Amino acid sequence: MATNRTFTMIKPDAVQENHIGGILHMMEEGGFRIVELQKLLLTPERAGQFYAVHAERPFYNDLVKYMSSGPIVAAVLEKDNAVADFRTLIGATNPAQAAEGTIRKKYAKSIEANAVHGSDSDENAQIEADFFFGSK
Ligand code: RTP
Ligand code: MG
Repeated sequence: MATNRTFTMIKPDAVQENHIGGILHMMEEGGFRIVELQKLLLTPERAGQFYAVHAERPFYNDLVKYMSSGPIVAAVLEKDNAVADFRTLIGATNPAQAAEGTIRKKYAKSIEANAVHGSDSDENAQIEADFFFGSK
């Protein structure tokens, strides 16, 4: 996977509330091309593996429970400067601090149920894309 890609998930709250289309639209309008896309349900075990980096954080158990509480949409997105530009498009983790025009400002409900995930580095984008879609 080239470094002009990032990985995203539309989280269970946003899927449950029928925001898949609205969120994918904001991604495409933001200049991102969808190169992989899958709706699926994470088991608690798989969610725990995905967020293993946060295993020591106080919110880890709640996060694993939340991310396996309903279907998600996993996607790989392509754009120049994808990782940084996508973090800008989704906005701050806590929607109370998310900028106007961001996906989390529009769709996130709380610091946990914050509508979308975005990779935080090129290295993690590759690892996370491989976790769902295998090596490309
Ligand atoms: P993400 O990985 O989902 O793109 O979010 P992020 O980088 O902005 O935030 P991160 O620190 O990586 O946290 C991962 C996810 O854990 C949940 N969280 N809950 N209750 C809390 O204080 C808390 N803090 C974080 C959120 O779902 C966050 O996106
Ligand atoms: Mg993160």
